[in-house]
Order: sequence, then C-alpha cells, then structure tokens
Amino acid sequence: MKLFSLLSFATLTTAHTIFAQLESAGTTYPVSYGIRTPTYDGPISDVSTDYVACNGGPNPTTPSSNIINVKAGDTVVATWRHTLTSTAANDAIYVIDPSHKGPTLAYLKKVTNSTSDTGVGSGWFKIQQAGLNVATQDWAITDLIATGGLHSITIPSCIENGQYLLRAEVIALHGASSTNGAQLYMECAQINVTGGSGTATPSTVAFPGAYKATDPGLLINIYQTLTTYTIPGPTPFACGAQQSSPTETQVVAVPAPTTLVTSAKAAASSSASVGTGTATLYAQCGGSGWTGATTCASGSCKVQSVYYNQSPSVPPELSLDAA
Ligand SMILES: *[C@@H]1O[C@H](CO)[C@@H](O)[C@H](O)[C@H]1NC(C)=O
Ligand SMILES: *[C@@H]1O[C@H](CO)[C@@H](O)[C@H](O)[C@H]1NC(C)=O
Ligand SMILES: [Cu+2]
Repeated sequence: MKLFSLLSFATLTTAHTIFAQLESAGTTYPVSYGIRTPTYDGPISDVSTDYVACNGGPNPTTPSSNIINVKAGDTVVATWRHTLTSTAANDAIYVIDPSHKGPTLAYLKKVTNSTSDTGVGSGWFKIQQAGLNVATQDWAITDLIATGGLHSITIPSCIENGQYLLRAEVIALHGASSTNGAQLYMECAQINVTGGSGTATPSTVAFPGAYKATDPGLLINIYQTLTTYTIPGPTPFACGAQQSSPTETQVVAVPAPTTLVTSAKAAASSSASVGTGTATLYAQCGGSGWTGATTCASGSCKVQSVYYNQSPSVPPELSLDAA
C-alpha cells in the first residue's frame, strides 16, 4: 500500500524525463546501454554546478562500459522517457508531462576515453537546437512528445573520428519565471564516431559555464504570447561555417530560431535588392515588413514566423519533425 502510494505520487506529480536509449544506424540499443542514466528522473536546476554537464548530484547516474558506434553525418535518435521503465503501454505520460514546455538541444565533446571522461569543463559544441515556433507558440518539447520522445540529432560529417560524449538535453520552462526555476534534463551517451572527414575544429564552451541562471532562455515567463525565444548556449556548429568569422558563421550556420534573426539582418544589410532577385540559401525571403527577395535559390520560401521566412526551409536533418 505504501509502495503503491509512492508510485502514484511519482507518476502524478513528478513527470520528469530521462534520455534513456540511443538509436544509431538502424539499431536501437537497450535502455541505459552506453548512456549514463540516473534511476531518478529529476532535473538539474542550478546551471553553475558540475552536474549540468552529464547529470548526477541529486540524480546519481550509473556508469556504463559500452560505447556506441556512430557514423559521422548520420542522424542518431535519442529516446526520452518519463522513467527508465516507462513505455507507451504502461505510462500515459511516458515521454514527459505536457506541462513541460521548452527547447531541445544536443552537444558533443571530443574525449580520449568516453567511458571515463566526466564531461565537466570545456570542449562542448552544440550540434542541434529547437525552441519555440513563434507563429504557432509551439515548443520543441511539445513536438518531442508528439513523436513519442524521439529526438533526432545529426552528427556533423566533418568532425574528427574518435570518442565523444553526446549530451542530449531538454529544458522545461513551466517554472522558469523565477531564478533556477528552469528544469534542465540531460544525459551523456558514450559514442565512437567513425567515417568522418576529420578536419573541423568547432569552437567550444564549458559545462558549467555555457549557461547562466539569468539567460533569457532560462529565466522567462512562458505564460504569455512570446514574439521571440532565445535558446540557451552558443550557436550550433555547422560544417562549412567559418568559425573565425562571426558574420560568415551566422549567415551559413544553422537555421535555428536564435540565429535566424541575425542571419536576416546580415542578409538584409549585404543585399541591395529590394523586392526582386533571389534569396540565397538560408537567407530571409519574406515576413512582415520584408521588402527583399522572395524567390529562393533552392526550394521554396518557408514561413518561420510572422516576421521571418527563410530560404528554403529548415534542412530535414535538423528538424525534429524528420524523426
Ligand atoms: C577507459 O576508462 C575505463 C574506465 O575508467 C577503463 O576501464 C579503460 O581501461 C579505459 N580505456 C582506455 C583505452 O584507456
Ligand atoms: C571506433 O571505431 C573504429 C572504427 O571502426 C574502431 O577501429 C575503434 O576500435 C572504435 N573504438 C572504440 C573505442 O570502440
Ligand atoms: Cu518535471
């Protein structure tokens, strides 16, 4: 009876989430295989602690000796589960409680030994992010729930081969209007990247360090119509981007909400065409007040928000909907 009450309490009131298993190259590995999973599904709320790297602390994690092979350029899928034993059949909220709204993110860190590196400190680069669709006010976590907890992450094709930690993350903002109210969920998978072209040197950030409690993407009241949402952390790394040149990087870099506005400004200021011509890849091609090119060099103009349409659209490998 006592156990039953505890379980009921956990199910009804603490519907958190865990990155429980990984799919690579068509193989879905078992729960906790190659991933340092906790048994408790709680969040990290203090972004200044070491636990923001690969979890731990209030949610002790279990080491894994397994390493999952991943081909550079492939899209892997992180599965998010309410608990390590949740399934669609046994748990009505088997991904995460729908009250939990916010972004999805993913980072990599090159390490010499993925089973022993703690992940704490520098070396992290972001490879995926999805935030708020301003036009529909739809959050990435809501999309994640719709896919059954499948978080698609493309491993850049141009990175060095070798061992990495893959840090998949979701941030729930339902309590984020007070400091340290955002709930960060992350686990680290131990992967071995093969088949990469091996020359890219992404610029990196540290965990802890990459986030501050006062970041506009962490300290925010989401119970209002938002005209923008700034995903925490750096601009995602993209192969071919000029890491040394901020402007170039933002123009070619990843089509995510935080970079789009910058890209739009860059495109607008570097283009003299008004209402004519062709929008280059990832450049602005429409939106409220837009007077520039509306024809796209490739594909068709895609509405990102009322204020910003992009040429052509988010590449499928970076879109959660592609899962
Ligand atoms: C990697 O770390 C694990 C755990 O500490 C250890 O057992 C293993 O020998 C290390 N591998 C190498 C190649 O050093
Ligand atoms: C990583 O993959 C390469 C290529 O298949 C292999 O030679 C190497 O042993 C793998 N390393 C680990 C730690 O699994
Ligand atoms: Cu929660």
